[in-house]
Amino acid sequence: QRHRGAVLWLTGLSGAGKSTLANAVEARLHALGCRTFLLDGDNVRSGLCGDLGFSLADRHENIRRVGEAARLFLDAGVIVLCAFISPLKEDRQRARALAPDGDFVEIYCKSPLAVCERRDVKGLYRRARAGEIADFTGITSPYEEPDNPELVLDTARRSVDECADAVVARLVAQGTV
Ligand code: GGZ
Ligand code: DAT
Repeated sequence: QRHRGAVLWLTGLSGAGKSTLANAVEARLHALGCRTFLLDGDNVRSGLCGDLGFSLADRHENIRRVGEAARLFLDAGVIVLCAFISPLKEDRQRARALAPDGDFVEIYCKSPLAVCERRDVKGLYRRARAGEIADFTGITSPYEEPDNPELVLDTARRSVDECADAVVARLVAQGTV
């Protein structure tokens, strides 16, 4: 294998584009012959974190477990993509601290709440506004923007292709692939 392991940590609001980008980046990495694994709410919150909800305490534990799992993949030399809202700086910082310097790439998928809400990919914002979902990020639960992410992707203005290309360019520039 000609690539190093890495943790690509995508953070941002629901609907900001984390899953879409993770899949687009993964496809590009596969085309380059890289071994990858995608951790997201869909495969983690059913099993490994099936006991957790969306209180800040549960999100904290969700991110803790995901960070530890990412670390295991990193040890195996895999490029692991983690697509979680991960709203709290401190929780993201803890995940970062598990990886050697340079192996953790924090990617802020930045999109205004209004844009995410207009997209309303799963209809959850409408339900949150209607009071049907408690502790909804951006509405009734906080999101702390990253201070110093390795990458900021303007997912409201840029295309999926442009954003995915920016991630791969970063990995090439830092010698991961
Ligand atoms: C935020 C929620 C909530 C609440 C269900 N708040 O757009 P999605 O559907 O696919 O992404 C959201 C996902 C967030 O799970 P994470 O594991 O990424 O969250 S965290 O990192 O904060 O632990 C959304 C759905 O779950 N969802 N209820 N109350 N998002
Ligand atoms: P998340 O995983 O952050 O909840 P998503 O990937 O499910 O978000 O939804 C993002 C939506 O936004 C999806 O319909 C694709 C669209 N979109 C438009 N431009 C985008 C971009 N540059 N990056 C990612 N998604 C984008």
